[in-house]
Amino acid sequence: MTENSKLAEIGVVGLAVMGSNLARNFAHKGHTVAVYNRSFSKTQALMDNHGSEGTFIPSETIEEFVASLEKPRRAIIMVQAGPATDAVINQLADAMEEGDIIIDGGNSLYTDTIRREKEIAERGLNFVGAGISGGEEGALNGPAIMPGGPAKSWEALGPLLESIAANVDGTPCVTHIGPDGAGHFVKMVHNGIEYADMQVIGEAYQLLRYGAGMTPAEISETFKTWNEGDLDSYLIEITAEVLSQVDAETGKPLIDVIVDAAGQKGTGRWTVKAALDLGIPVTGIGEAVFARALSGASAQRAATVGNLPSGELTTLESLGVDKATFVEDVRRALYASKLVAYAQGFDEIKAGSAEYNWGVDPRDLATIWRGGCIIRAKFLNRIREAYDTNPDVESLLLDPYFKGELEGLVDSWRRVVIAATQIGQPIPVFASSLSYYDSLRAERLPAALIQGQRDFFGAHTYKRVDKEGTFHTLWSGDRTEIEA
Ligand code: NBP
Repeated sequence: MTENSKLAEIGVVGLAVMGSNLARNFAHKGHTVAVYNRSFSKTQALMDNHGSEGTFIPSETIEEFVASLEKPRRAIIMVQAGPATDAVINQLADAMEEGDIIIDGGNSLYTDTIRREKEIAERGLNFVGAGISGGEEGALNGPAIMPGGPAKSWEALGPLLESIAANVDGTPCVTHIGPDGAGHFVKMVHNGIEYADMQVIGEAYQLLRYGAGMTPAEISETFKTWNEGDLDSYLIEITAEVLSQVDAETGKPLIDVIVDAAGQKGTGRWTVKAALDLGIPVTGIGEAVFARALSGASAQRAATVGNLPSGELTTLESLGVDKATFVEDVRRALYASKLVAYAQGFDEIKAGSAEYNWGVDPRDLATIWRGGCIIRAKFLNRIREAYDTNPDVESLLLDPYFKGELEGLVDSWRRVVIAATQIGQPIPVFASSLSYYDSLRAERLPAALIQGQRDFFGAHTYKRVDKEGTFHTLWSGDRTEIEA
C-alpha cells in the first residue's frame, strides 16, 4: 500500500469462490476493498483477473491487511467453516483494535458463533456471524445476507451490506436478524429448507420420469410451466435448465449420466440436529437429509437394487390414471409438501429464537429470502403476508391463504402418495409431509398408547383427559390406578 492510497471501507479474508466474488461485488458498488488470502496466489489471481473492476488493496500479510482498513475496521472472513475460521478470527483479533468488527460470512455452526462472539467481545472487539446465501453467483451479483451479532455493529455494517445484497422491489435482502448466533442459525435453517425444497422437486421428477414415463426434455417443459404459477422459484427454474441439458459426449440427457448420489456439506444435518434438540418436527428436512444419505450408500444400494421383493406393483396406466391429471396432481403434491417444509422450518426458527432470546422476526426472513438466496421464490411474499396478518400464527399452514391453498391441494396430494406407493416409487418427503399434516389434524394420536406403554415398563406416569393430576397404573400389581 502506498502512503497516499485510500484506506479500505471493508476487507475480505479468504479469496476462494465466495470471498473473491464478494470482494468484487463490494468493488463494483464503489467501495475500496482490502483483500487477503492465506496463499498469496489467490490474491494475485483476483488482482490479475479482476483488479480493474474497482479499487482493491491487496495484502500479503494479515497485519498489512488490517493496516489497510479504515476505522472501525470491518473485515469479512470467507474461509472454510470450523478450525480455519477460528484461526483467521484469532489472527485478525491479534492485529485489530477495540471497536473493530470481525464478520464471519462462512457457513459456521451457530453454536460456534455464540462462543466466538463471547470470546471476541472479551477482547473488546465486535463479532458478527453473518449467513450469506446465493452461492458464487449471489456473492458476485447480490446475495441474501443474514447478519447476527450486536445491534451496534449493524449500524456500522448495515449500509455496506445493503449496498451489495440482492434487492427485491426496492428492499435489500439483508437485515439484522438478532444477537450472537441468530444469523447463522437462520442461515442454517434456510439451507435445511433448501434441502427439502430440492428433494420435493426431485420426487416430482422421479414420478414424472419413472411413473408417467416422460422424457427429461418433456419434464423440463413441465417445470417451465410450473415456474409460471405458485411454484415460481429459482430452484424450479434451474431444474428446468438441468433437465434440458444434453451431454455433449454421449448425446444423452445430462441427468442420465450424472451419478445419483447427492452430496452434502452439513448444514441440512445441522438443521435436523438442532431441531431434535429443540423438539421441533422438521420431517421434510429430515427426510431430505436422509434421502441424500441413502443415495450415497453405494454398497448398500448395490446389494439391494433388484434384490428385495417389491410386492405386486402396477402402472399408472393400469390404475387408469390420466397422464395430464397425474402431472397436475404431482405439482399439487409438490406444492403441499413444500408448504409443510417451510412451515416446519419457520417453526424451528421460532423455537430457536425463543430458546436463545434472539427476538427473530419471521417476517424479516420471508422478506430477505425473496431475493439472492437459493430458496428465493414468489411464495415467500405469501409467507410474509401470513406473518404480517398474524405474527403468532401457530403454524403457517393455518394462515387463511395457505389453508385455502391446502384445500385445493390435499386430494391430489393423497392420490399421488397412493399412486407412488402402488407403482413402487420412493417419495419420502411427499409421504412423510402428508403424515405430518394428518398428525396435526388428528383428534387422537397414538401417543396415548405410548404413554400407556411407558407407564407399563418404566412407571413414567400419564395424565388423564378427564381430570387434573399425574397417574400410574400398578401394572404388575392389581392394576389399580394411583395418583403419582
Ligand atoms: P472454501 O470453503 O473452499 O475455503 C477455502 C478458503 O479457506 C481459501 O481461501 C483457503 O485459503 C481458506 N483457508 C483454509 Br481451507 N484454511 C485456512 C486457514 N487455516 N487459514 C486461513 N485460510 C484458510 O471456500 P468457499 O467455497 O469460497 O466458501 C467460503 C465460506 O463460505 C465457507 O464457510 C462456505 O461454507 C461458505 N459458503 C459457501 C457457499 C458456496 O456456494 N461455495 C455458499 C454459501 C456459503 P488457501 O487459499 O490459502 O487454501
